[in-house]
Amino acid sequence: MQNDLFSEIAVTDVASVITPEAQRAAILRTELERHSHAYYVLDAPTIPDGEYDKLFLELQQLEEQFPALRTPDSPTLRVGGAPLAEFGQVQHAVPMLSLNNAFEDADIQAFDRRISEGLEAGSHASPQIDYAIDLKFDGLAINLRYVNGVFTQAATRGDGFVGEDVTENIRTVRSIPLRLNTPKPPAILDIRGEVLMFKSDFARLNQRQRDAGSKEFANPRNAAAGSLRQLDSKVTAQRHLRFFAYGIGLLEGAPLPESHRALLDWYQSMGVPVCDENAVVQGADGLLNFYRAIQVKRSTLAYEIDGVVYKVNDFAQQEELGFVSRAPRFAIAHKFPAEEALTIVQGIDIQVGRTGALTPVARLAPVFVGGVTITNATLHNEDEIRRKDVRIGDTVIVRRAGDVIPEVLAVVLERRPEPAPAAFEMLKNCPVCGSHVVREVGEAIARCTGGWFCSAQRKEALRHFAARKMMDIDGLGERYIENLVEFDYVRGIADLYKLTLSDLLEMKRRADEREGVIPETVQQGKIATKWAENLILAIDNSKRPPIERFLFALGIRHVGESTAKTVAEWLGSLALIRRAPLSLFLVLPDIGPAVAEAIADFFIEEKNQQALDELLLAGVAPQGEHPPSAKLSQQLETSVLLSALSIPKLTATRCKQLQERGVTLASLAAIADDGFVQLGLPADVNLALREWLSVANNKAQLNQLDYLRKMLLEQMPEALANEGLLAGKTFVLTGTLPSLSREQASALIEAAGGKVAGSVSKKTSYVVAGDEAGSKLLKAQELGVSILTEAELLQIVVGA
Ligand code: D41
Repeated sequence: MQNDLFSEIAVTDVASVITPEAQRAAILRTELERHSHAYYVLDAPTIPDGEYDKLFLELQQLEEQFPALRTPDSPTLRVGGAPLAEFGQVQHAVPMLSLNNAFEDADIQAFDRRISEGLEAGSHASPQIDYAIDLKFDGLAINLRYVNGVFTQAATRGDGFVGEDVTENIRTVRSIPLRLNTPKPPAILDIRGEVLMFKSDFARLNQRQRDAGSKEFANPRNAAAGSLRQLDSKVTAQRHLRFFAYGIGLLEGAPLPESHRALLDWYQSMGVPVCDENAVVQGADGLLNFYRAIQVKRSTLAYEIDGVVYKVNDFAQQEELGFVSRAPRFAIAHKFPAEEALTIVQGIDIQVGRTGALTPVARLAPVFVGGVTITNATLHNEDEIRRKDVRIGDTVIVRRAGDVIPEVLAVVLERRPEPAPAAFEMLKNCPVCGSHVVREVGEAIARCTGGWFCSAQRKEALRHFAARKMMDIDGLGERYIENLVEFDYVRGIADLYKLTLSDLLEMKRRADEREGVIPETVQQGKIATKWAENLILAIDNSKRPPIERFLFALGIRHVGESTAKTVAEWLGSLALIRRAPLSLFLVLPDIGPAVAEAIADFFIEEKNQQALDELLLAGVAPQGEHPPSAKLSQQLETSVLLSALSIPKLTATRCKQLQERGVTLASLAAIADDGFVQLGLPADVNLALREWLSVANNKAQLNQLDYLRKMLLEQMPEALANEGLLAGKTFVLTGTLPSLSREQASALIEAAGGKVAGSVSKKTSYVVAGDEAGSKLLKAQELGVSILTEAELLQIVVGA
């Protein structure tokens, strides 16, 4: 049905002209406007953008060829025209009124009473009063004039009597029809409504402004105002403004609809955009119910609103009520509490989040905004502060929308104190625990490296530590963690292992007290202790984790289950891992630079080292430690280590060459000026290497690595002996083994250098079968793969 919207116009248009070109132009105009309407008003595109562009181009070319075919309602005018020197003035035929505002429920009840009394005073004894409710759009009021159905002029509200002529700009607003879709348009129709920018268009505009290094707009309203008041309508055309109709000015040559609701329906039928969030209700309760419902819905709307507008629906009643000064008595705006306000930044605090993320927060002079007094607002991160250039002492626009965290939108630069305060610098140390702060390349967030030492991170760290795949402390749930940290029973993770039964019971008592609950058992004069006994037991049971789980439990950034496993497998012992330099992590397989750095960073932090010591002292003893893997010897080749140091221009191939020439890490560190020639490197590589060696610490790093390398290689032969046992052998486990769990059996096989696979193939060396072994056992028999019992496996692996 919508497809026929403009068809009648096409017929009248075509009937009045003769040439085929004129006919084609008329059809193109109609078609293009129909598609625009479908796209911008109905939100239901009817053709692909490319097709639209083709039709548009065709019309443009026709009009160029035959200028006589140009009409004032041609969509080709929507792209904007020549810039103006200034806006002309327009006198409104009917003044554009202002609205009275209300904020409180009581104001609305008073409004409803005034209306009833005002109408009862007239002829009706007890009149039926319907209220029409519109949203109050946060845009700019505007008047659109249509003469014989054709858009001819647009003017801003101005002072209500005289506004500015923004016709060319408004022509670029795609949702505004250039011709009304009606066979019998009024001679003159002044449509009133609001020009605004949708939130999504606003975000895109600001992104473009950012990319272009231009100033961003503080909010959609400012962006709409800035775009509408452009002397160059080509700029306006790029800005995607929208329009919603809500009122009427002069009307000639057609009957006035009987009510506000009917007016909007009429507009809609002519293709004029009307917002569909509206209602007709009765009584103050009806008004307030709509207000509350829309308040909830507000953040989900595509555009910003700052309240709702209540209007007596019936035009006859409206006329009867009349006006007070320049505002109608029949309407009132019910505004939401202000969402934006001006205030002064008194300080910039740094908050530490659960993961150590440092968030700068502006401490503000208290200001009432969005219905509450706010004293601080998020600044998101270092880059955001820089971009907005927020400084202590600045006057800023703050915003609090719905239940979201208040944020600083923009600085009012004109109000910056003199002399200008210093620009913001991120802290180098965590404000909570003093650990150093790192910000990784490509990341916006600076983080505290304090790990669990940092009280702000403690809860999260504890949660991670106790989780199933880590230390697996059964019963240490969310609530106990909260309480343990909040009541300060656990400061370092090691404190977990020092908790006594009475600590836990006391903690529970304090938590109950704070929450004002008295447990049933306490009411009966008893104290529940079973849970505490169980928790202590679970904590005690977690003291012997496999080394890889222990590593995982430490909560090192980027270190998940598999990284922890790799590190444990290759380096073997906590003693080595906690002292290893970055380059050693860099040479491990499957560990990228970011992960290697995160691990090294963690262990560089003295606080983490202390916490580790405390854990070991408290009786936590990782299991399954072993000498470094024999495989490590390959990674300890001079060329591999050199390559891991990322010395500029020194590619992996060049590192290999150096090694072949007998260069060692130590010899490189001790190289004399005349020694470089003998390396046989190209001049530029030589220079880069020289430069690198001249940087403080780099020579020391080489020496240190050389020492570590030798030490590790010395430890290795032992490892080789028990490593070779199952090296190159692949095992498959099936069925239930009499004493070992699947994980234990896998661990045994892997510790002896073997691999465990999930399915049987020709490559399988052994299948270890237990009770109720199924298809895997059959397959093994089929393929002639050797089958072992658990006892046989144990005999091979541990000689038991
Ligand atoms: O959304 C708006 N900002 C809005 C403004 C609206 N939904 N309805 C309005 N209705 C009127 C009357 C009752 C006079 C037809 C208005 C305004 N006036 C208005 N906006 C600016 C001045 C007056």
